[in-house]
Amino acid sequence: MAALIQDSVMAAMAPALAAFADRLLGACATKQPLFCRFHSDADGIAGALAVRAAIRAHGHRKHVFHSSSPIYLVQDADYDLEGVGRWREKPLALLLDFGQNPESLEGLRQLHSRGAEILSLDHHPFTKDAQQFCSLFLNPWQQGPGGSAYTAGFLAAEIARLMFERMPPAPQEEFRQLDRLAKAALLSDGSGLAVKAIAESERADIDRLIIVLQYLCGRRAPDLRLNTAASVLASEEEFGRTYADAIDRMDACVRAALANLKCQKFPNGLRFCVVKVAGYGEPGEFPSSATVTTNIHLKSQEEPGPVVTVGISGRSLSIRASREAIAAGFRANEVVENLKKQLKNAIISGGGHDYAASVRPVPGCQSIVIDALAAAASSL
Ligand SMILES: [Mn+2]
Repeated sequence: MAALIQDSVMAAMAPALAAFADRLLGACATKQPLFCRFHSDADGIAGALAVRAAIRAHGHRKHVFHSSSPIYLVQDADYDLEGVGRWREKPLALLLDFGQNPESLEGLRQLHSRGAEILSLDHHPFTKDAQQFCSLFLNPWQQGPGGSAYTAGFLAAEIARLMFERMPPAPQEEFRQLDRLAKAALLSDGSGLAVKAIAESERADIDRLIIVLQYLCGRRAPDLRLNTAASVLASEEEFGRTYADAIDRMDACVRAALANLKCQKFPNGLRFCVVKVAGYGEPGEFPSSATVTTNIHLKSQEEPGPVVTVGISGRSLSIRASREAIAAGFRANEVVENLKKQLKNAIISGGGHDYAASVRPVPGCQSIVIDALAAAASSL
């Protein structure tokens, strides 16, 4: 089976992807204990499920998979080394979709100095300092700006595909599942490659898969064990039940948030809606504030005319612009970039796409930023 995306960036990364596959196959051959920590979102879990399927197909069972925050902490290293300690052998660590940031350096240093071999795969902006602790280190930003489109889950599925290719006869059903996971990884992280990779006819299936993956990530357990997730995906009945649970939960949150939706219409015809989306679950629970905002934005588009929706969560603002609002000149990413310059002291960070962006105000400055967004929308 061919790679899902074939372009110059993938070609440049091919040797590194093959090195990951080889090293993981080596661990399978020697039954080296392995743990994988993956970022707790649909991209991260899709990649972890793909790799897990591949190593299990190669008969490897000495493994632990669990989800993670975006930062690898020293206490994570303690926990992880304890988890594989029962096998009393030097472990292989696979860190997926996180952990190449400056905040993770101490955790990586610990893990490395205590004898784990680290394989690190991420697609977020990275620090070169993380590389020294890892025997394999891959990040598409190494190929140039815009690397985040090649999401970590997508790349992990590609590594899993290379591993499955070493198994005669090639297992077609496994390839089909990898393909779905890779597409869900791209689409859920908003990758520009998703449009190319996903046919219109399969879009609904991938959308459902993403919701189930997000729901599985959002379950409040100290760690999400991947066995549960894998068994949900393996059974159509369980998948259907989980999807229905996820939709119920989403509907309840959207209904609760809708009660707080406040819209105003500016003289230029643009509607500007603000909604509080935090407080309907613990941080990290399903659905995320961003997902609730997207769904409220879909509702606010039922009325004709351009509309911008701002979802207020605990720490950040999610901004959504309808197609007509973009056409009228409200490109969310540009608006955020302008505000970052105008309100230097009120904004910590922000960015995104023309249809969806987010901004994190300095604590206490939320209403200043919302007012500035409203001003930008009314002055078009
Ligand atoms: Mn990701």
